[in-house]
Amino acid sequence: MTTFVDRVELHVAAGSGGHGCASVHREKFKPLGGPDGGNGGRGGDVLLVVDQSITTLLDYHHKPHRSATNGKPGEGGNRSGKDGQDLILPVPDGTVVLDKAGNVLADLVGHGTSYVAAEGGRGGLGNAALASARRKAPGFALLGVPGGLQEIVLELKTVADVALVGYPSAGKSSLISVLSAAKPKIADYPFTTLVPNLGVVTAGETVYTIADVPGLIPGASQGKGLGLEFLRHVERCSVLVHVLDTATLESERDPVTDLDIIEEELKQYGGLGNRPRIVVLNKIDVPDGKDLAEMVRPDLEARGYRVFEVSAVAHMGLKELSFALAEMVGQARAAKPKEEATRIVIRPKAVDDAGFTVVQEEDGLFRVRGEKPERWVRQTDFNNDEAVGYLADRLNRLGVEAELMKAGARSGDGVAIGPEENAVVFDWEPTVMAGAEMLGRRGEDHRLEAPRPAAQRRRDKEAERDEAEKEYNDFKPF
Ligand SMILES: Nc1nc2c(ncn2[C@@H]2O[C@H](COP(=O)(O)OP(=O)(O)OP(=O)(O)O)[C@@H](O)[C@H]2O)c(=O)[nH]1
Ligand SMILES: [Mg+2]
Repeated sequence: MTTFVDRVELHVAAGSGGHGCASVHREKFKPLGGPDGGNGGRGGDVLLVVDQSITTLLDYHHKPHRSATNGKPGEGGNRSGKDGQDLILPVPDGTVVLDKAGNVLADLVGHGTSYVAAEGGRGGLGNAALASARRKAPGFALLGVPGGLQEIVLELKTVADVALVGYPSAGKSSLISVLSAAKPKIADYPFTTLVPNLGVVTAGETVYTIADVPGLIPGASQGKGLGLEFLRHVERCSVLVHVLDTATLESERDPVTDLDIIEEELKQYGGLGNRPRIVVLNKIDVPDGKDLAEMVRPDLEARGYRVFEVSAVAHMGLKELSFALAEMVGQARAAKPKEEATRIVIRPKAVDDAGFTVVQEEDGLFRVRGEKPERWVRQTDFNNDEAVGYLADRLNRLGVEAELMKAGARSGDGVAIGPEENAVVFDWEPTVMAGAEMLGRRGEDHRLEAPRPAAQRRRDKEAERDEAEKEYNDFKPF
């Protein structure tokens, strides 16, 4: 027997970027032919993609850890490393992606709709790409950025047009079995249905889907019976059908009271108030049932419901019901804003990659947060002084040094770049870190140098632009 899994926790790891390569071209009689280290490849993304042939999340229940492959490192001779491969995880139509706190990250509807669950890390630039007019032979390369790690929750909401709600044993599954080709389990004990059943109904030209929900009882909103948990499956439906039992032997029940109780539970759940509803009085093959149905019908109609008397067992009144539902579904579809185009790619909330913040924390530590400075730190090989110097230049250009100074940082103060659990901490040395006040670019101290002639300034500007451009190229648009 297969278990129906409609909620799974998934751990996804994108691929890390490959490291850039630091290499120097060698040729006979030309021992130092310039830098030729290639760039590292980008790590693969992990994508969730709606595939209509998939109907459960079972696979992820069995294998909740998934990862994409890493980018390959760059090599000498200007050879770039290969990009890692994206990992595509097929999910059923109607899968909702949440974070562990329960916030909805994406709602995946429509074949081909995809969601980037974890982003591959960028590859590091090789020293060939890092070379510029000013830095002719960089003796370092950038490291690849680690791939994103995410813990997400997938929830499946059945995408049905019509939802059947009602007490246990009212005959919801029986109705699905006679309206469609689906063969759900039917039995005379309550809570036969433990997970929703889905059937496809054809009525004339219209094809629609119909789902039942495990039986509801008074107090379901407080968790009685199977609770209201399964109502999330009907949140997408466009028509609600109250299936009322006209032949129940329980003395305190009758169709109108049942309807009131179920309505109250739906109200507690919320969000379904605006769905059109109809009433089905089932089991009219039972003589007492037929009498009761006729008795309550005027009352229900007076409340504005369209009422259908049927028997799932004796196949009475079904055609009328299924055509009425087809008509309502048709109306709902016509009223809906045009189906969103499929193949939408949903990205996690865009990171703000422009800014950064500097905050002094209680213990005196200055913390720098921002997409760029944090990534740059991860790209830095701290065993290589030149690489550290390059990082300092980048931070300086972004204005981090100036902000630190503004925030009151002094030489020797502790500075952390990145979040608490993953920060690079160092003692701030404005002179080493190319202090904004005293130093210009790495290696020049304008206190010692004469003002730069115009040609030099132009060359410097060009070099700066080169670097900005590389930074931009490195950022592969998705
Ligand atoms: N006489 C009669 N019995 C019916 C009719 N429809 C369903 N039943 C019986 O009622 C019982 C419950 O039917 P189900 O279809 O399993 O009811 P359900 O609403 O899906 O119940 P849960 O899954 O427990 O919520 C079964 O014994 C059915 O045979 C009907 O039209 N007439
Ligand atoms: Mg059932």
